[in-house]
Amino acid sequence: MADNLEEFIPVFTSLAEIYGEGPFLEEQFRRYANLKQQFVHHYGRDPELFARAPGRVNLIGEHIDYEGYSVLPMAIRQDTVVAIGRREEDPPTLQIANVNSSEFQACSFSADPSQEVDRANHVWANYFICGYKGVFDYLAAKGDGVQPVVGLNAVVDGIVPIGAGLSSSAAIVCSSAIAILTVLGYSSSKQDVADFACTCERHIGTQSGGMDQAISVMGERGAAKLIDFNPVRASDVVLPKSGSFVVANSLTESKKAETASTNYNNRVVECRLAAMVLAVKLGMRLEEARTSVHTLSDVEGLCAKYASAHGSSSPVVAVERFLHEAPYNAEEIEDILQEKLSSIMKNSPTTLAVLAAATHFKLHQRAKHVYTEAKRVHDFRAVTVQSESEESVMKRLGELMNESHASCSLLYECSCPELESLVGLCRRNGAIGARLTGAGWGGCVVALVKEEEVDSFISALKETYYKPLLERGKIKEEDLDLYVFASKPSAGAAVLKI
Ligand code: NG1
Repeated sequence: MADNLEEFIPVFTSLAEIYGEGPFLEEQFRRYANLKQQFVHHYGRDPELFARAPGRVNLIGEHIDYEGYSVLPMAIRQDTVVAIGRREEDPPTLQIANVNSSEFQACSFSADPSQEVDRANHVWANYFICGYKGVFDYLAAKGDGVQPVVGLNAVVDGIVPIGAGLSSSAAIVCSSAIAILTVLGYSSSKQDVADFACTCERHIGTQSGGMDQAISVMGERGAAKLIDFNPVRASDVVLPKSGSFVVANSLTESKKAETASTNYNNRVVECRLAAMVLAVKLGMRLEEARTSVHTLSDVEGLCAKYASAHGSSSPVVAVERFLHEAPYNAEEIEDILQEKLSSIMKNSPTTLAVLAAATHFKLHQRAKHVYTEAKRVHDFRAVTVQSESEESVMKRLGELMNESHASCSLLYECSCPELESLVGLCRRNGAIGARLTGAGWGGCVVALVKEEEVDSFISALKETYYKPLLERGKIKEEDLDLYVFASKPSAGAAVLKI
């Protein structure tokens, strides 16, 4: 069932409402007490409220959200918490500190919501500014954006592993945005926040889709979510009880913002080029293809029509027919589109940066990945509601995860040697399915494992993947449980008044 679109971001008065009971709750009491203490230390008064937003693990549906296709993630319990309060001063400023002050130094910004994010000097607190700008853009769009700007004090505590494909960036953007909205006196629906948070992170220069922000806001304890876009919607996906998802970090950090032009944004641009070329080949007018086609979902209808005329329903038939496997260079695409790429994309500086960095474009492979992955998401969802035995459901889910990984690795080329090695070890140690999760080029894998085998599976990964790193002094024994852990669907974002 689709979630209630009007549902508001919940406001809780106790930590147990979010973190449940048990040892993890004890840890959270200490964590929030420390955060409050740090806030008092920095600003001499208590925070007015806390807002928290979780990271996520994507079970299937990689690199297709920005193409308009549904994805299937779940929120994890690791989150970012922002303690916030207003500050009186003239002119107003934003003071942003982190509990981990040695790694993340305190930053001060003007409170002007129209300030640009300084992409050339990437600092961690830029993510807070993305949330800040997003809030004001949202309020302005609603006609509420003219209230006097006030200064803010904030302290941030994030425990989502960074650069690991678990969306630490969405956790900080969403928790910041919700903290700012609430302290300014607004309450908003989950859908509104998910919608505007999707665009927030683009201020930092990644042309991101909306999956991470949507699940961070709409996640719920006990259910993974099928997230649809345009407009953002989430519906429950109940996972088999006899299975568990284990997340394992390859410990290769994927620096998404810094590598955007060659990795993440490059793939977004390749997909757009593939979509425009397909549109032209399938008979769309040149002008329309250049101006109105942005994603592969924009041309799926044309591809499907072509496929059905050839006895199939798969848009991949059109890809096979109209996009050659050999990489394209810019001139060839410009010949097809009858215009310079730099002119078609002139309004997008991040796209121009991709064009400047790329020598060729793999249109066939990227489009094939997107269309097949979009189908796998719906197949995955359909399998979870089948009335077959849990064992056969798990087997099919595992197969879909493995197919997704192969497609990410071979067609989308967003894997790396460490992820390949970890996926291989997961499968050899009994995973029913395993795949990279998140943007890739480092970060984590997710493996589907039988519930009763979770402990032995994790021990085997520690022995085979992490022990050599321990021996080389690359990691510490006490951190191992942060790198490999079983995860159940956890609660989404919330405000805490405690
Ligand atoms: P991560 O793993 O957080 O870098 C990124 C995008 C998602 C999605 C995945 C790939 C952002 C904030 N997130 O996730 O929207 O496109 O890659 O499926 O850019």
